[in-house]
Amino acid sequence: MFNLKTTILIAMGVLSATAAPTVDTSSDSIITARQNTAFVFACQNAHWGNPCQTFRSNPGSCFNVPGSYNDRISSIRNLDKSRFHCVWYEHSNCGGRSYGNQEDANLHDGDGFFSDRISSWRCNTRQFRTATGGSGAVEVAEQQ
Ligand SMILES: [Ca+2]
Repeated sequence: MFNLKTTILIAMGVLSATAAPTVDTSSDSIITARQNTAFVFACQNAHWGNPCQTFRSNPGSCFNVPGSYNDRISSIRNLDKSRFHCVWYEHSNCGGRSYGNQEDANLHDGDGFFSDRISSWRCNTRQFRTATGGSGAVEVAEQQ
């Protein structure tokens, strides 16, 4: 993000040398929107077998899986684990049983409960806090 922003600002600087100085915040808006979107990659077959799709959801909000993927996902991955923590749900509106593995290439193995059963998810922004009396920062997943 920083490199992209720097590049854009440099490009704007070059442009502004030949044009009247203007204030353009569009690049900041784009970067903010990207940081405020969670991306989830899901496939209808195990081991990332097609068809696959990348879904966007708003952090902290429950995302209902579209009909074509509802109860059909066999592999799923949170694409930005450093920034978000996602929980997958059995039913729509984040109901029923939940599952928190951030990357699962094969939902059929184990007890297989979530194989072809995920109907919604919620990705929360990870937050960092300093443990009082502790020796370092503790990462926690924000609970809603
Ligand atoms: Ca379901």
